[in-house]
Amino acid sequence: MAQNTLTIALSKGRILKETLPLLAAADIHPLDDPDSSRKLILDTNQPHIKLLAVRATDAPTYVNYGTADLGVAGKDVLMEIEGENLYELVDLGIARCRLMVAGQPGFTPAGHRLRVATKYVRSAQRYFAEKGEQVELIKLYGSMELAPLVGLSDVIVDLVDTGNTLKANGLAPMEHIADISSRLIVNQHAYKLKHDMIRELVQHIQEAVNNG
Ligand code: PRT
Ligand code: MG
Repeated sequence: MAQNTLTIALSKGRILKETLPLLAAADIHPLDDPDSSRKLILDTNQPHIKLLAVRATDAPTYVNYGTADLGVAGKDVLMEIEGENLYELVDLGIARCRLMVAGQPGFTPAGHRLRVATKYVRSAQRYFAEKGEQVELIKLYGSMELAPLVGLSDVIVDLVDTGNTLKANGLAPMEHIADISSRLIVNQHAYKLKHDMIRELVQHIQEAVNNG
């Protein structure tokens, strides 16, 4: 990335809406509406700042490879990847939820290793390992709630916000693994190279978070 430009990877979906006011606080305004635009590279009012609209799970990858200097990503996603070139700069306090173990109320595992269906294999692995519990992990990419209902797994590890999704499927939260929110992340190399530019932006965003 050119030294006098900044590229920011923005997670599309539910994180985006809460990210835009924080960018606005740093006087960064996309020229097209990222929600409705089909463009994936968005120009902003600041000619040297560009936004990449990426899938939430992909944001750290763009930053880790330096394709984007900065990015916004959920802590749930960050806990799943090995981002050796990443720093977490600011807890943005947005898109809050909890990573939890959930299952059918009253469920007790019957003599076999607990079967856990999840998209969050590493976090689940780590959580049960710390409890000294041997489990069988089943990787799913979505609709985790289905797994215990049809006997694919005993429990799931998934994000919970209101709890309505679990409830609608006859499931209940059982164990709390981690509090989740979105983080501003930076590529380490870019942080050194473009330190002043990034520090200024981070300062504005941090202030907006503190006042938010
Ligand atoms: O949707 P897509 O497959 O394109 O990608 P994605 O699921 O990665 O993106 P998106 O936009 O759905 O979520 C992006 C990020 O939002 C996650 O990585 C989290 O950091 C954050 N976030 C915050 C959430 C939730 N809250 C949340 N409630 N992500 C997902 N959920 C889901 C949860 O998985 C469950 O299915 O919402 C359902 C539970 O919500 P309640 O309110 O019914 O409990
Ligand atoms: Mg989703």
